[in-house]
Amino acid sequence: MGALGALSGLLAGFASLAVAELVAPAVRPEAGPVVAVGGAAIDVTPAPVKDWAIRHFGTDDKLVLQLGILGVLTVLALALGALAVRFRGAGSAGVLVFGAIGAAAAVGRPDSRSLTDALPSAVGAVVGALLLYVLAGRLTAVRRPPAARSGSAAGDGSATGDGSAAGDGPAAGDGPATADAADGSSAAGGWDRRGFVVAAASAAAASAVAGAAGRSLNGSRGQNAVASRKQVVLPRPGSPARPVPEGAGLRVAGISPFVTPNRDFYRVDTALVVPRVDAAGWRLRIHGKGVRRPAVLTFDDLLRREQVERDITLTCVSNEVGGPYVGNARWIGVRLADLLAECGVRPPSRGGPADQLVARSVDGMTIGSPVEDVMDGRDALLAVGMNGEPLPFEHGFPVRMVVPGLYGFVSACKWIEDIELTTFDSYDPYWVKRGWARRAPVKTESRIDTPKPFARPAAGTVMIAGVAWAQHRGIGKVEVRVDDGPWQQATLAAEDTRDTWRQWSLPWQAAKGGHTLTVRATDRTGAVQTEKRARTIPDGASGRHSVVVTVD
Ligand SMILES: Nc1nc2c(c(=O)[nH]1)N[C@H]1C(S)=C(S)[C@@H](COP(=O)(O)O)O[C@H]1N2
Ligand SMILES: [Mo]
Repeated sequence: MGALGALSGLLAGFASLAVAELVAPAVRPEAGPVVAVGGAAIDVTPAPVKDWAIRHFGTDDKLVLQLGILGVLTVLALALGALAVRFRGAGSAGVLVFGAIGAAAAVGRPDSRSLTDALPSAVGAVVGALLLYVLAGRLTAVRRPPAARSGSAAGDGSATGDGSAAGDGPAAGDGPATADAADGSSAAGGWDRRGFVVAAASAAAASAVAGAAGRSLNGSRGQNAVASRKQVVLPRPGSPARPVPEGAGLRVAGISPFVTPNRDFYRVDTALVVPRVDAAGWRLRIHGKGVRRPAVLTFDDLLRREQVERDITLTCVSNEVGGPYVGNARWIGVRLADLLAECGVRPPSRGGPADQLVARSVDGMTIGSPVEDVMDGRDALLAVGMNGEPLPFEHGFPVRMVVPGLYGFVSACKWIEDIELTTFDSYDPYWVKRGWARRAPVKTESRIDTPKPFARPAAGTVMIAGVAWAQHRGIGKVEVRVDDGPWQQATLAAEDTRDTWRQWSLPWQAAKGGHTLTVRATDRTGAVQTEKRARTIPDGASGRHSVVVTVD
């Protein structure tokens, strides 16, 4: 009976999630229990654990998290089902408790704007609890003395009473079991087998239908946003990027392309459901300390302004030495400094009272950048386009920030909807609350793209090549060392701008045997990439990338 109880729990859990899945699209897709609990889990995960997850699962970290949650729920559902066989009411109450947790998580999300966000979890839990109650009833029917059946209140109490000693063994040994034959159910197992099978099978089928319906509703979510993105025609830039110089891209197999295609561009964010914002309804509010003329802008307001097109390399602070979270794109958008100046904002160096600009996204992310950096003449953009197309949803449609020289977590707010001028002393944004640095310029770094670690190239000429970046300072030199040999200067590809990475290569006369290749860059200020290893937390990894190969 324990196994069937556990199965009942599983069915109840499945029904809860399926119903929640069906209700969520009607409320808000982000309000579903798995997404809400997952989002809450992301927010409370300690920075080192999150960094570890990003490192090990990469962009699959979100999938792994959701599978993890489903795994935990499965175990809990099995346990509640087993419990329900003995304590019918307690099993159902347990389901309700998990529903309450899901509901609380959904309402507690920073992007939750209504208590209706509790509905998916709440409705799902009620359905799941009822189902478990019914199924457990089929399983325990025969344990009840016939007399207790009529007394509604005594219902599960009696099941508990005579079930406690017998454990979850079939009720065959129980005296009252024989009495059950009277209600017409199969007496073979001593429980209402037919009733159970019918209830369980119908519940499973109904749940599958509900879940599939919810999924497909969810799949069609954000149709207005999709349509609004299709309608965007990116204006011609009033200030075009200079053409990428001939020779910025080296012809070396295995090197990262100079421009990272959108589909290959790394993605790092906390959004379990990618926000789909309808550009037509989108607004950006600019306000706060020292904002003499606060503003609210529409997407068209932005498109009517002069468009600035720039190549800018973006890097994530969670990128390990040699890691993949760096990409280079051609962005188009408006100059943030001009917009701020029109609102009457002055940088601290010119007497402005605010030194921190906090960008807020539709999903509640907060990202703080130094006002001074944003207004110091660099190409800090409110970007609307990426590599010739409107921003992909994953990369912040309709509008995001991009600031050359700063890690993404202190500059590159996606799905932005609010800019508040404040001070570093008075407000800590999302990542800073979790132990990351308040200010984080990108560190000078370089990476060997080819040969790959543990490659087995043939002896002879082997091309060592990769990329180096020191956004807004520029790369001046890249050197490579084989084993403990001298640093050899690599050939640098042509520089696009000092805000972009630079490819480099070095032909190597490879002799048979094992070798360690190490790279280091020097930026245009003359600073050599440090060999001092640092973790990603709090302000970015440092150290030198090495690759071990065996030459055959
Ligand atoms: N709304 C929002 N914006 C965000 C983030 C986020 O979690 N939410 N992550 C930031 C981080 S840590 C980085 S590195 C960049 C990554 O941008 P990408 O995903 O377009 O590469 O986005 C930044 N902007
Ligand atoms: Mo990041």
